[in-house]
Amino acid sequence: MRFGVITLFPELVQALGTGGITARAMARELISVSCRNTRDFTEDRPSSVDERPYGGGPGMVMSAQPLCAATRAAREAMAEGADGAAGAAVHTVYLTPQGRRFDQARARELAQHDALLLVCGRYEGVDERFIASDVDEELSLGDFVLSGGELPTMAVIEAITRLLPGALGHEDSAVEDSFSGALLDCPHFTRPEEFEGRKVPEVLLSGDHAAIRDWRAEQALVRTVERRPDLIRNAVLTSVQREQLERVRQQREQGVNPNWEREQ
Ligand code: 4HQ
Repeated sequence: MRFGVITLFPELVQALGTGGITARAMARELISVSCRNTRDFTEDRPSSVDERPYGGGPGMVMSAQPLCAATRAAREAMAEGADGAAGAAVHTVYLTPQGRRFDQARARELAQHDALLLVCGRYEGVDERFIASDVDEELSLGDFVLSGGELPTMAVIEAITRLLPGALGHEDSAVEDSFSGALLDCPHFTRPEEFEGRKVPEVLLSGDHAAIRDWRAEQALVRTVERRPDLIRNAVLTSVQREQLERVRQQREQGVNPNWEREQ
């Protein structure tokens, strides 16, 4: 997968190459990340990437011209393809709270592209005409306000990279943890058996693999019911999980805490 990034802070985005799974994926040539600085594409007043908004109001807006020029230069270079062959499709994404929420399902879909171009805005945002002319899709990382699209861009690149074959090494099948089954993950424990008075749940020490599997599935349901009931409404559950969910709901109605901490 080839990622292109349009940004005023390329050194921030290049940190993806300094450690972790993205650095390893670059070294293995599973991904490449090529940044262009929007400031290098200004035409009129040298190096001016922002202007005051028409209609007044606080803050500045990024001009369409350098964004369009940077995006088109990147798209042209990326369309050449890794092998120099022309015509590869480049999907262009702008990161903004106004976009559709990014999630694991969207990460899976985006992982199918050969080339993704991610555009980072700063200030109050970008001239809407740049979005109209050059952006295929607007994505939001969540309902909060950042100072630029660089951190969302890095999050999107990491989420996609994890899904590429070979990126995680040996444990490729367990890639999506929480969201493959659309439920939250179960709690995890490692040594020691007791830490500051809190004990590891008995069943995890039992060696009974079927019991452990059932307990983990149930605790994943418990957490999801407690923390993200919205996920339960859309989840596809097995018949065992439906029975577990029924039991968890009954316990909660009767004032019994189904969470692992009750054992303590
Ligand atoms: N910003 N998800 C404002 C975000 C954001 C988000 C990026 C701040 C765009 C102009 N992007 N700039 N949340 O807060 O994607």
